[in-house]
Amino acid sequence: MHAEVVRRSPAEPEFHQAAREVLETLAPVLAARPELADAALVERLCEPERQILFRVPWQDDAGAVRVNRGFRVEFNSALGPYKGGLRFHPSVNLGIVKFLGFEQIFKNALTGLGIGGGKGGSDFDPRGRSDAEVMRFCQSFMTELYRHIGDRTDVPAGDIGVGGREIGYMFGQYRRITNRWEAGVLTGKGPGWGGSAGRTEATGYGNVLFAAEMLRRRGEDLPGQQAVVSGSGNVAIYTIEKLHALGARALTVSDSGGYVRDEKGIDLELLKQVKEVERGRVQDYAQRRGSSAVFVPGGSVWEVPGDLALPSATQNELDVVDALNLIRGGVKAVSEGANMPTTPQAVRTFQDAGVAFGPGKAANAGGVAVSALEMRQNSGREAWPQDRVEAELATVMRDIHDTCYETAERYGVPGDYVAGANIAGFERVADAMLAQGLV
Ligand code: NDP
Ligand code: 2IT
Repeated sequence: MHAEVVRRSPAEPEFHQAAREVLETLAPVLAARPELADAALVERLCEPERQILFRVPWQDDAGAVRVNRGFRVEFNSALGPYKGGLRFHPSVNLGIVKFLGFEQIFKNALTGLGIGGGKGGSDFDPRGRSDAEVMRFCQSFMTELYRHIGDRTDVPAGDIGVGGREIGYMFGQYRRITNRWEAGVLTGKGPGWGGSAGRTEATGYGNVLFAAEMLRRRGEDLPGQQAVVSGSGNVAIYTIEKLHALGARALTVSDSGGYVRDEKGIDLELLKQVKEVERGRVQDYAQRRGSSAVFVPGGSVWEVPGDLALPSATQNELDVVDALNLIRGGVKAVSEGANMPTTPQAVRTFQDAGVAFGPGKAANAGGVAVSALEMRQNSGREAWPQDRVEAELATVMRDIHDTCYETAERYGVPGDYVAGANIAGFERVADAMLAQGLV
């Protein structure tokens, strides 16, 4: 099957990687349940239901015309409307959007909240762009995207380069074009206009809760643990906030320019000021932090030893050399805040060394889970308090952890959260597809 994926979609290495990582874990379930193999469910799952590519023209502040490409891959809607983020980053191409959309199918199934899988974005680079430029880009992007989405059809949200500011501009344009107050068409909105309390924090908080569950199974807990965190965006910031709230300490942050090691633990208030308010770089954080922090330009954050590793930047940011470094440094658990940050060889290296390894499609599902709760609030025209959302998030993350753990045991691969997540997500989608016939 993997050869067929490669033949049909050449030059999409990230999609091939994501598909291979799932396909190679499904043998036990396909052997146990031949009806799933007979219905060609794996083949059908590997082909998106719909892929949309479009031109995004916009004008920069100097008046020059710019052209970007927009993407939305509507991968699978057996369990609910397509759901998944939008990524704005110069590296975005169809293969990257397809890898993300493919992962999203299984992740969303694991939440149990009735959402299908999709992903989108653009090769637009927001870095260094003014607010006005970002707004014009978002408006142009939505001027095409609006006809493909809807609260019962496809519900985008944020990802790399897309946060509250961009969701606001896109929601405004959607509302203007359609003349509808359709709050549930996008998630990650501001709390004053249909957004859920706790959505901003959800991915990072959820990942720490997942890591805590993995530690608990090993007879350990979070307080006192030292964590190595990569990235310095939405996921990294709220990972650090939750680590500190639960008595652990985050030692690092990073961006594409290098990493910061802070012996006293990351100062969250300063990090938020630099990243969320000023849209600055981790180097600026180090300069203002004082003697406890050093900036290492161009270095790999995984040189820093810690009890936990929480990759929260981007795909394939942690390779086998990094894995061996972390293992030498005594790492006990790795929990993926980002999507597919660990290369396949590095995943195997951790597993062979007995390190608990939580794959992104389980560990970072808290973000999309709270997005689904936002959709639920929007349908009922409700606004839940933060403590209710956080309590539901904690329940969802515990359930996902236990589902992965128990599924791995049931299929004879105990402790393998990768296989557990893939098989459990696959079974939920496959059973729905089987029941709904050949569509
Ligand atoms: P942000 O845009 O807020 O932050 C991204 C961070 O990752 C930045 O520090 C950025 O550094 C770094 N980064 C991005 N691309 C690269 C690259 N090619 N090389 C090195 N560093 C890079 O994004 P998020 O925090 O939202 O997303 C981070 C990861 O989490 C992604 O993998 C995303 O798919 C995943 N995720 C996000 C969810 C969400 O709710 N936002 C939910 C689930 C998963 P720089 O500024 O230098 O580019
Ligand atoms: O990768 C992801 O799960 C996200 N970027 C969040 C998707 C969402 O719809 O909230």
